[in-house]
Amino acid sequence: MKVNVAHLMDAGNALYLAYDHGLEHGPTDFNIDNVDPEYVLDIAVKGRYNGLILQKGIAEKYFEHYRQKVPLIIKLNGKTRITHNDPYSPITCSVKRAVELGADAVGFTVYDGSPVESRIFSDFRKIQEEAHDYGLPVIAWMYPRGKFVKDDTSIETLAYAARVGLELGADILKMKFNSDIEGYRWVIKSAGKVPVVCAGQSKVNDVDLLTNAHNMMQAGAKGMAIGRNVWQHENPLGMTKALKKIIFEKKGVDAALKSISRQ
Ligand code: FBP
Repeated sequence: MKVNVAHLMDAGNALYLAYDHGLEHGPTDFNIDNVDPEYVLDIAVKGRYNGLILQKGIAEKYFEHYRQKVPLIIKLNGKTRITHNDPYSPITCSVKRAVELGADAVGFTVYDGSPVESRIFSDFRKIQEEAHDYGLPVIAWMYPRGKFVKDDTSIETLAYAARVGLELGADILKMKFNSDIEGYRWVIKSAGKVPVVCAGQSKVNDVDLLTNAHNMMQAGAKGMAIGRNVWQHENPLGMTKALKKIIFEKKGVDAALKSISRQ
């Protein structure tokens, strides 16, 4: 069953705001402002993001007021970084509950190559089929990980992950970028018709972030799903504007940088 992703994109490109870090990393990523979910929800609305990525708990407690103001992407699995088991992200929310919360899409992390890959694929099959029954697109975090994955950002590994996402029925792939523009074109090619958006990274300076964003777009990515580099920024809406210049207006890094200082 083919589902539509047009409501999650603008003319084929997209910028999503991720805020699932409280579960994945703990409050260590937060300061006194962005520890408050409302601070980040506000950025998502004012920045007119194509989607806001939340775990169920934050959506239940905070999203009601923001319904219809920004598309909601509910993450259906997640884990802490306290455990050091084989990479496995258990299901934390059902598709049905995501629909009740007003989700416009669901997200799911697939650690391909993990020693427990068969369990992950089985979980993914379940949520992918249920989501498609509701007409909801599935965004797959394709993160190769575990002791059998020698280099999780090599082109070969990333291209395999992209292909796995296509084969398993994801509708959008969220993947790490490795800064190799030429090589990454093969990753994008391997994803076939499935658009690839690149994940962010821990906080870096503006020039490095925007250069990376520009390189991703040159390599054929359709946009980004980013978190820390926006809501940890002293001017989150300025950074949003800068990223939009690159993703939607196809501007260069210098033009994008100017929109941060003008904000
Ligand atoms: P950032 O832009 O802040 O890097 O967020 C992207 C993201 O994929 C989040 O959705 C997720 O919480 C986190 O990174 C997981 O990253 P990792 O598994 O590498 O800790």
